[in-house]
Amino acid sequence: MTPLSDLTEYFSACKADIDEALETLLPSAPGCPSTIAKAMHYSVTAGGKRFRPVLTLAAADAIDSTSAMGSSRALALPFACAIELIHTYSLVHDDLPAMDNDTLRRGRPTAHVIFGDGLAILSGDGLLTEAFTVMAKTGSREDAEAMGRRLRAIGAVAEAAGAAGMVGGQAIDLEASGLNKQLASGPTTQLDADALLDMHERKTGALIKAAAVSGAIIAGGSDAAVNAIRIYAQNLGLAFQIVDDILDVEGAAPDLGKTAGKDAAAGKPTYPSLYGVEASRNHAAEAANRARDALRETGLESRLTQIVDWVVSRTR
Ligand code: GRG
Repeated sequence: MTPLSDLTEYFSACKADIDEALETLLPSAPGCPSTIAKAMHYSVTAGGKRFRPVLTLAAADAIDSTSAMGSSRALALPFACAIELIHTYSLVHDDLPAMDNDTLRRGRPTAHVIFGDGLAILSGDGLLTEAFTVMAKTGSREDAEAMGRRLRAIGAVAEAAGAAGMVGGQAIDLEASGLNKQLASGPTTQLDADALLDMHERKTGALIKAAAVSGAIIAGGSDAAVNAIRIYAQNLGLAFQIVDDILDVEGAAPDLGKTAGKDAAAGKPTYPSLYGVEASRNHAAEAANRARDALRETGLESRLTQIVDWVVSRTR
């Protein structure tokens, strides 16, 4: 068996656990009105690779493999689900007419096309909030140390999702793409290399980093291990986003499950628009190498290493 087909099995097994857990934790009537429950369920169950929550589980597994404490899967799974809820909220809001105005996501009509703008906005709000409910639920026998780890992990996720992270990155994107109608109705802004990196690190990188770091923290990783996983995930996130930019240029909509070619059409700042496709591939490969190095230097080579190979070779 080649390592990547091995990873495919690992991915499928993790995804099955994540999908089952998501089904049980999504709010439903009569606990909440059935319209909002339906809208939230629609976007979460529309598909998606589950890359971020698998990363959370893989980071927890990597820490488990270095300690004698046993599996921390039960602790990591709620964080994995919370990350997916936050990611899905960001896609729902990103697709709105006031933002990217997209009609296809995960191979289905976007939430606002099916439910209308108002309910789509609320479903995103509901998903983001639910994520924190899920992470805050403690086990019956949690000691003070475990609670401390939970709080640290929640803090890392909150920071990544907020204005310093994903929300801030989206604001930069909106402004640079000239889509912020109140501030800049006119031309788009070409970001320079540093500004483009900053946008990507916030918009996509922050949540990917928090996915891995929260898994490592909740599994009881040492400061050194958590830090290595942070450096790994920061570079992995960058490679993931550069590949995403390249796929938007080269990919086909049926594979991607979203509208291809939208970045260029919207004048978005991307790696291919700044560097061209070939140089962008080199940037992704360099980031991937830095991610691998961070694991190797701390003895954390594991599924996390294989995930790097998948990120740079993915076609969807
Ligand atoms: C609205 C606060 C707010 C943020 C939006 C994530 C995001 C920020 C916007 C989505 C637009 C986009 C294509 C961003 C790049 C990030 C990205 C690659 C998203 C798609 O992630 P995948 O490929 O999607 O993991 P699936 O559907 O597989 O989960």
